[in-house]
Amino acid sequence: MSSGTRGPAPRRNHEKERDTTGHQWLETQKVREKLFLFGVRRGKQSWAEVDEHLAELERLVATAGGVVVGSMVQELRQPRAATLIGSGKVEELRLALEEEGADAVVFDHELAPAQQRNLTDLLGAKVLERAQVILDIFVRAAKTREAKLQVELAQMEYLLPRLAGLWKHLERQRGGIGVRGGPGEAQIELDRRLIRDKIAGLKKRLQKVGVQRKTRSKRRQQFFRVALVGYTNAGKSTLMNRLTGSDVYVADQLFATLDSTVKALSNVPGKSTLLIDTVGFIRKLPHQLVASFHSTLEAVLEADLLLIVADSASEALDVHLDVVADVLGQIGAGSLPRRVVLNKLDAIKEEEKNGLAMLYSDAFFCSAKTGQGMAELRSYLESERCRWGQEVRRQWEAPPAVPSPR
Ligand SMILES: Nc1nc2c(ncn2[C@@H]2O[C@H](COP(=O)(O)OP(=O)(O)OP(=O)(O)O)[C@@H](O)[C@H]2O)c(=O)[nH]1
Ligand SMILES: [Mg+2]
Repeated sequence: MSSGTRGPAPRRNHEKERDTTGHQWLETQKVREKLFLFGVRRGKQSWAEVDEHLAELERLVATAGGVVVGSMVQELRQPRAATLIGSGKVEELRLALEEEGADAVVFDHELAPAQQRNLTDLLGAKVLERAQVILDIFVRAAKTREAKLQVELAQMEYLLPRLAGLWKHLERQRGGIGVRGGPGEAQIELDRRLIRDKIAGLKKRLQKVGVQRKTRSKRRQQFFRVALVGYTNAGKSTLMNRLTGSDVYVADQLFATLDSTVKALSNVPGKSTLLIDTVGFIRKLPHQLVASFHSTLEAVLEADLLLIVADSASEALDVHLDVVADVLGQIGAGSLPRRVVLNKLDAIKEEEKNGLAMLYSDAFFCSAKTGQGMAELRSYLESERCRWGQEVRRQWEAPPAVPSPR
């Protein structure tokens, strides 16, 4: 883990006078600082896995524009209700933050709002959790109106149970003098009401956008729809570009794609197969994001086939596939027909490929980058489209069901 890494100038104490509850709080949560990572090892987790989790968190922090100045891992045998970790470790962490000049610490573990509040007090520094870094990335990456509304909704839902902590944080930053007489329960309650109103307003606006999108998606029912889903950075957009000849944004970063894009499979008569590129998944994806991105993810639910794209070169391939299966279950897509596509074949050796072929005997191997394996994938999609077409015709031609006599 890097120490003393150069990066963008850290933002310190830039919090403006508070104007609206949510926006002010969100302003304070931007991950643009010198951050210290705190990982935990649970039960029988291997050290390789712990390292991999921390490396992923470092990537998330970098994507959010922060600089990692150090890290620490603690075995978590008995999580403490008040602070998650024991008092000795808290003190060790406080000293490390001081030594590294860190602005904040990011926990790779979910923290209850009260734990976050207590740790902030004890460490004298901002305490973030992985979910906040992911939220921050989504804020920066959201481009369309729908994605922006969805991210804002997720932020507000995240903020609601943490308001009391926010007030403490702002107070501490002002040297404990108190913000206009101190927060007090009445003020916090007022803020809660404001945020609840905002959440209701956002949901209404999202509903309207959702209706427009649904109309568009209805028009696509006559096509065979294939959704590209998978862990973030697996190569979904690259594969989409390769198969459709389009120019969707591709980048070696997490969550390059937030909105679903629909394109027709190229070189197929009548543009009869549509490919849908979707937002990537990640372990510990904040549930607020999954919930608020539900409407975007509906594109997945409406698909006739899911291609689960995975990075065959990743050491965490099996975990990535598990996470994807888990999120698909969460959004109600658990029973859709699917096929695994092991991408980035160009990045693995022949013997690794053979090993994976034994483990994932049903998977397609390909490289969206070089085009390897595309012919096979295309012919599979075409045969699935024909099968789907026959099924649709059968349903159309089937006589209407006669109600059974009582
Ligand atoms: N070596 C190799 N790299 C690839 C391949 N496919 C994609 N990549 C690279 O992997 C990175 C991520 O690719 P994307 O297509 O943006 O991945 P994605 O799954 O859409 O990622 P998100 O939208 O962030 O979830 C980019 O740097 C691509 O150039 C491949 O077959 N081989
Ligand atoms: Mg993408």
